[in-house]
Amino acid sequence: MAAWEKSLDFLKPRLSISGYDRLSRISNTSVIGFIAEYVKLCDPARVYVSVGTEEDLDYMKKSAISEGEETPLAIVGHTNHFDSYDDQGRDREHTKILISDNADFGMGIRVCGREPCLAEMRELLKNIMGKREMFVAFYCLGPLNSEFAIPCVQITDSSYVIHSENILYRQGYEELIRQGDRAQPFKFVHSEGELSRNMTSKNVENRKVYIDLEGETVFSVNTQYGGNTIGLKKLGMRLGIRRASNEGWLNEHMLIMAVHGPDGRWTYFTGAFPSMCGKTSTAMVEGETIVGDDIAFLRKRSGSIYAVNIEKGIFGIIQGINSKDDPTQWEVLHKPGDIIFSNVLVTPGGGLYWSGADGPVPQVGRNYSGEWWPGKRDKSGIEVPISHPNARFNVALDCFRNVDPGFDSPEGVRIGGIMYGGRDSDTSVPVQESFGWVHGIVTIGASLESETTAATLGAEGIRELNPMSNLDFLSIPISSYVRDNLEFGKGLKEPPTIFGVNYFLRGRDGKFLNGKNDKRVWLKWMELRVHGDVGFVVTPTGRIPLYQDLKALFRGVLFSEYSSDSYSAQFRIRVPENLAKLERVEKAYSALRDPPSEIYELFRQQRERLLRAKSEFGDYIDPGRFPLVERE
Ligand code: OXD
Ligand code: MN
Repeated sequence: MAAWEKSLDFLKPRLSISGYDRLSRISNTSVIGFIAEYVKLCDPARVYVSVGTEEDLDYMKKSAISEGEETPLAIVGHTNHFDSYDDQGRDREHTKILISDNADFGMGIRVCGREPCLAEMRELLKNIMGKREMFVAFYCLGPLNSEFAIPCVQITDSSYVIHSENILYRQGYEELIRQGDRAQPFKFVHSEGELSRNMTSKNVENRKVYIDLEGETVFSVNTQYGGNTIGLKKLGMRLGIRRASNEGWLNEHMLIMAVHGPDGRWTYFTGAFPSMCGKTSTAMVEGETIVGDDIAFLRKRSGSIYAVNIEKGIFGIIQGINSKDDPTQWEVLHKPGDIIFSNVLVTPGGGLYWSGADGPVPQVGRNYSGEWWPGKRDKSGIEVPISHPNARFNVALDCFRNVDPGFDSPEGVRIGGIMYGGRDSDTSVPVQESFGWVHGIVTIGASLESETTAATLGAEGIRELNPMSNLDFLSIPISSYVRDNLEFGKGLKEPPTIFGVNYFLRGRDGKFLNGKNDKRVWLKWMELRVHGDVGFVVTPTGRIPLYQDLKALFRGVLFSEYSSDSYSAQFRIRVPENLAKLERVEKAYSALRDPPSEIYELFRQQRERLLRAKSEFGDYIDPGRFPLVERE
């Protein structure tokens, strides 16, 4: 008997007839071997094989409720899920990349020895599913039937994880069968471990996420928070980044959107922002259309870059969403439909509230801390907010009226511009264009700094270097990753224009210098710049807008007056902060093994431009001092 037949035979008594039929149709024998291996190890009571039929989708929704992982809310189709109090963000400390050599990826990326960590994981997973049901489901990263498509297999004991993935990812059973023996699926094994009475993971102190690059498998145990458990999201990204590097494409932490220019012109952009730094709200801005809000695959074809959204839904941050600033999201979150909320406040009637929502603040309800009341403190004496700052919603993109027609295109959309933005209170201007691909990659993308947020566990507000906003997900040395990005721009007929944006700049009084909606204007300006339709001011760090162009755009887009004082405050060049940043970034790259040599030349030139400007105009330079180029 062949090995895969033996595996099927072993699985048979734990499967329903249809589950067995479904697995028998998969000719990729390694997939069957993989499922059998983890059924044997985790020892569930039974195994449900989902291929994404209506019946499967329904089964998962019902299981999530009957098992108590989700509770129904007042609006039809809506449910709520809680993660345990200490399981509210991505766990960097216990997320490790398994390596067989002594590789050092740099900048604190955590690694551990493959053999001992696999052994430890096997020990943790042994019999972990005990009396529970195991779910096996098939998905596809990227549109089906396309050069981007990567089939995936998810194993988990959490109905919440599968319900989430059914919302967020394309079903991949047919794609796996289509690709047959040449398929190289990414594989995910997750167990939430023992559960407390309120159905949250009990042993979070023993939470682990291990990424086995060699086996292209990710393991995650004793955790429920989506960023640690939804395999195809940030776990699969570690596998994708490595595969992309081997094959000459890019897997980026990027939104994709169309910005609608004059005369019916649509220009596609990608944008990389660390978590909670405006990525979803940019992709969702009024007046434009969204392809994706979080993860993109980028490939070169015919001298251009094409991108696809690897997902089909949004696992979005809910804090601050209100009807005025985010009308599109507000509308969807209040319509009946398949939506999972997590870690928000649930009122006794099944209503919801989160920090920054419209309406009166409820005085009672349940949140991730249990019963909640205003002023409640946790055991460390810290006040518990009404909803966790990293509370989320999980909804399919096709619920939104602004979904882009190219969203599911197997070819992807052709990219005209790329933005990078971090949470930067004092250094970069709100929007600037690089002097070219290499300048953009080195001084904007690879130099992206951001202040930490609640999306990861640990202290917030600490400035850290986060190259291309991908630091948490890198599974190759940072030097190689930056080199891959530099290489990617070579040989393009029309390389996308690279921009830096910063929504978080503050004035001397500590107040934000921009309104939440100003990004709508920056987007329109960037779109015009991609086509050379407006001029620019040449500063030491990049090209910035002319005042009169922004004035016209503020009027046309936001119907507001933009003063020259605002322009001066927002766009003055802060020389000391920019020099200090250069020094920090250069130091971080110098500590790496084998950084790309061209970055030093770019840093040198930028420093020289800043010093020259400083000697002429001083430390803080009004944009009016720099030369302008009306049109190219
Ligand atoms: C996310 C994240 O959930 O980056 O998208 O944390
Ligand atoms: Mn993200």
